[in-house]
Amino acid sequence: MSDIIFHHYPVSPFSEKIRLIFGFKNLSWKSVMIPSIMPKPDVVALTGGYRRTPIMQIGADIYCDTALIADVLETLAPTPSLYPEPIAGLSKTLAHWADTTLFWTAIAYTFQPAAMSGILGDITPEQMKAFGADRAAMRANAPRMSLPEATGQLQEYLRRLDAMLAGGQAYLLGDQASIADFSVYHALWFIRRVPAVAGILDAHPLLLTWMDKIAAFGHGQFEKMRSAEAIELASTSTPAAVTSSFVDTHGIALGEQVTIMPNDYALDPVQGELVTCSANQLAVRRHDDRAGNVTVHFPRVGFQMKRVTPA
Ligand SMILES: N[C@@H](CCC(=O)N[C@@H](CS)C(=O)NCC(=O)O)C(=O)O
Repeated sequence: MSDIIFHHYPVSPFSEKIRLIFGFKNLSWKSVMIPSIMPKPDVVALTGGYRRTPIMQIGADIYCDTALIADVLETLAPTPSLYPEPIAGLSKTLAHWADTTLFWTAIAYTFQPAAMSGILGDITPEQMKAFGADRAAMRANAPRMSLPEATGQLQEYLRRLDAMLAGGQAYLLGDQASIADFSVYHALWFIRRVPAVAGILDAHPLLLTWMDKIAAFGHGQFEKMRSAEAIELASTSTPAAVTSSFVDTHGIALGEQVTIMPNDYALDPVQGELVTCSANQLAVRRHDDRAGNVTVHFPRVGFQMKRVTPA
């Protein structure tokens, strides 16, 4: 199998979710550091427009969104499973809540004035301003939840999560870890790494002990790779053959030109020829001058696809 190449940056919570899954599954991977704000020319060369973090690359196949990345890793390394029976469906549903509602509540709580200097590491006021402008544009200036709302809602979520551990089980959904643990963890990790706000977790020692257990999975084995090298590797690789069966919900046939983009924020369309339209995945084939012929994959959940009508 070609190397797993992971494009990420250190303080990205969704990246931490996948780094820990590498540890959980004891995988080896190549680490490519990418910018946390636009422009990201090397990311866009691979994805065709998608700018969110992280992305995973295997040869000339690019995987967007951590829900899909987790599914791909599960196929590559089935044990230990992220979706153990009988909690497979429940774990995915809880993970989706954590990746959306819990994550944005944690972000709104953490980005409070008193914490600003500790969130993104050692950066200048100009860099902080550029970061704020980038994220406002990415979210089309949608207002962030106010601090009082975020505080109250986060406290309630923490009580609910704490209650899930009160029976003495090792993980959120029982004695086996699942995708739900990694999705809940990354949002709380973002809070815990900032001393000015981490205290909100102190009322929940069970959660802190559980967090230590998830952190102990580690990040697997990795080596650094330069992004130019990753692009070069894409250009000399051939995208994997499509094996999934076609599930039509759009009235769009395989081979048509489409755009695919998230349905919530960072609405950057990726255009290409539709090559996968399965029960839970979409993918387009596209050409890039630097990356060559690549297939860019997305999960169905959280994304929207449209036919490109010729002008
Ligand atoms: N649903 C996406 C969310 C990814 C996401 O929002 N990541 C954040 C960083 S943790 C992001 O993309 N921020 C903007 C950026 O990095 O450009 C996933 O699961 O991958």
